[in-house]
Amino acid sequence: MLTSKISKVGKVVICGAKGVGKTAILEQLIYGNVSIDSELHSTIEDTYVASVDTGKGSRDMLRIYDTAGLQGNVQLPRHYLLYPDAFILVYDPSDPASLDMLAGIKSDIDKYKEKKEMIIIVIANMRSRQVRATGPTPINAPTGGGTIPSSPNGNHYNNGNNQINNTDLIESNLNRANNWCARERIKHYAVNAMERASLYEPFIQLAIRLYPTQTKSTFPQLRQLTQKTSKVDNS
Ligand SMILES: Nc1nc2c(ncn2[C@@H]2O[C@H](COP(=O)(O)OP(=O)(O)OP(=O)(O)O)[C@@H](O)[C@H]2O)c(=O)[nH]1
Ligand SMILES: [Mg+2]
Repeated sequence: MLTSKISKVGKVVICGAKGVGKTAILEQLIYGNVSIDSELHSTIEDTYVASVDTGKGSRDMLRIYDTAGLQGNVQLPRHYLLYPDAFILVYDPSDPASLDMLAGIKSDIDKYKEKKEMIIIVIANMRSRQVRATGPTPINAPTGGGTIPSSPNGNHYNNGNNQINNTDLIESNLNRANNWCARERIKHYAVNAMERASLYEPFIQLAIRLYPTQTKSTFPQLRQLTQKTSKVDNS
């Protein structure tokens, strides 16, 4: 139960390619009950409520809409573009197409953000390796160059060259994402859905940006995340 006053509710949509770990991230963040043995089903639509402890006697609530993963040329349904205050775009750095897809989602968001600057963050879910020893990393240091091809199949990093191994592919995609995020002025985080602590920073920073007048530069603890309000599909 919540013990301190809830001040506001920010509406957040989490989206990205199918199977990149969107639900695992939310389930781990909120319940801490996800392991590599967990069986998660493809999402149709779920809603989570996360209460972020700002350390100031009140909590900032995030209502997070978990969306069905996108495949191919399928776009994010329009209604998800209309009402949120913030977007979390998730990709798997070992899957270049999941990164390519984010450019299309971002341009759809831009088309619909009529009245205000939308808050967007990008999360790389490092499924196939551990997050660096330094923990969750905002990786927005601009390094110049590189683009996200507009085509979902526009990966040009492993173009028949089998000498590029999976680690190199991941590094390439992280760099590519980093460059794109720097150009788009989007925060870019690397997390591992299996490591709960790696998930705190992006969500705390998101709450801070959604409620800038309520938070200070000190790093608050994301302490309690509460009830899931509805679960449409988990059967
Ligand atoms: N090892 C490992 N497995 C993961 C990780 N994140 C997700 N998975 C697994 O990958 C599968 C897909 O994860 P989901 O969280 O359901 O992915 P999703 O993006 O929500 O998928 P859709 O709802 O279909 O779009 C599940 O079996 C997860 O347990 C991770 O960081 N590491
Ligand atoms: Mg899901």
